[in-house]
Amino acid sequence: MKQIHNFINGEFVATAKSFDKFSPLDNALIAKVHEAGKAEVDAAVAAARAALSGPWGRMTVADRVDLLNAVADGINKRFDDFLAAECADTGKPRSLASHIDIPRGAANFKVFADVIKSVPTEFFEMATPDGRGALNYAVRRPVGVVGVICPWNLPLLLMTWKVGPALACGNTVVVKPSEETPQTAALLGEVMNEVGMPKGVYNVVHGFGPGSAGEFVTAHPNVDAITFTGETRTGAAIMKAAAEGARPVSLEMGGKNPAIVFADCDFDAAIEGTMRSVFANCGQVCLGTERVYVERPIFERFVEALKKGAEGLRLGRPEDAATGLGPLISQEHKQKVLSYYEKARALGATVVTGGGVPVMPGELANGAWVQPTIWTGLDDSSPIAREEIFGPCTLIQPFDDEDEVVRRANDTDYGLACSVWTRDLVRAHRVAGRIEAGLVWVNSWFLRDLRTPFGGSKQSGIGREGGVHSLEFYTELKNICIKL
Ligand code: NAD
Ligand code: 6OD
Repeated sequence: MKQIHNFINGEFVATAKSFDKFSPLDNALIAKVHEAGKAEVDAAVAAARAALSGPWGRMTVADRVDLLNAVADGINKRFDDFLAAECADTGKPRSLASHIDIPRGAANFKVFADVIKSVPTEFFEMATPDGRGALNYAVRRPVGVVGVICPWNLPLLLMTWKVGPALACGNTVVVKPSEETPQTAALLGEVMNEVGMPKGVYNVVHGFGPGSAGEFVTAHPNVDAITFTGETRTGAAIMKAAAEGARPVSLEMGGKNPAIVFADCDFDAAIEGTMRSVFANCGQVCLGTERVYVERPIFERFVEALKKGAEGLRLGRPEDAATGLGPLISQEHKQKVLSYYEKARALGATVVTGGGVPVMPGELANGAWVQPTIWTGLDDSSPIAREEIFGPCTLIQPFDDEDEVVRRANDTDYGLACSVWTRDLVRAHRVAGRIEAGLVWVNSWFLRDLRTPFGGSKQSGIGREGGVHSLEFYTELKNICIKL
């Protein structure tokens, strides 16, 4: 049986207690994960703290940049290992992980190596009463030990999205991967050793949230800042933990993202983009579209085309090139998604397609599979339109005018992302400006330039990461004033 260890101070560490990792494909036991207790978390935090004053802390920016680039190359060198580990943990199609998850794992180090190379220093000359003046300059210093709490949907991508900038800024990290997806974080430990990363800079502790490694990291008094991606409820709990010691948090949380499709859109592009935004990664993308508003003249045609697309998706194993949709992450998540499928039916939704569990062959019948699902016939007040489901499903509703659809799109507790589909660019600017969300895509979805600010408003998040914006969180600015 595969054993997944903690990674502390450059060593793989076993513990007496372990938990089981099951495959989402068929519910087979695939690994034993060594669970970090308080002692292991203490050791990881101590190693991370010590590394700050070791060779890592004394390294020039240029040397750090070289190391980050070496980590990126190290991931690429072991691309197939990362791909196999990510697909085993999540069941996602290889075609997806090989185009998105693993390349972004490497890119997240390269991009922040480039960013940190080119950050200017703020400088002000000032007048003083004696006429001799003073010089002010601001320097960026690492925050210290950063706790990195990760979700399971894009495990390597989202973990490195935080570890890349944290290390670029000279911090050290203690990562708590999701209990569902421990493997790529552990593999990254091997790469860190292969490229000569100083010990203690990158640490990984496995476990759960409350009463386990997640809580031990976020409550630890020697963790200086916490960056989190996951559910809004968990983010709120982490914020409370961070209040002790007044430690900063960066929170990337849930969404209930709308797509707005105007009748003048490029219809095929809107269908292709909406297919991806609803069904990619089996709907387990925080930026995914769970509400589609379609202008009435093209409503029926749009619903029909999306139905055809959904019914054309092949469910299957990651390695099968024809697979368009994998399973959900776990049996527990399958039950959650199915509870919404039942709720939609009970509320009187029209089930355009799906709405249940597919028939899968052989052992796959035991996996966390659900059908890709489209509903119409519910209004904005229904839980289907308001609560994040995080599955391969969406509610399509018609709209009649721009003011109405903007109001309805904004009528949500969340504010992560929105897609607007139209050929009228004046309208596109106007609508994008009025949408209450951190990210608006026009005629696209999940098109990412990693230098841009990423994050959500309302209950979707606090803070922005990406490009220089990550530096705001991962560094402390210090002003030095020199009297001449
Ligand atoms: P989750 O909140 O259940 O878990 C995320 C991580 O937090 C896990 O590692 C978990 O063990 C840990 N955790 C749970 N409780 C904790 C606690 N009390 N203290 C410390 N750690 C704790 O989220 P998930 O189910 O893994 O991921 C899905 C959710 O993540 C969805 O809501 C999705 O929208 C969100 N998400 C958001 C973004 C974004 O960028 N905004 C990206 C991906 C996922
Ligand atoms: O692309 C990114 O940087 C990012 N943070 C994506 C988040 C996806 C959510 O599931």
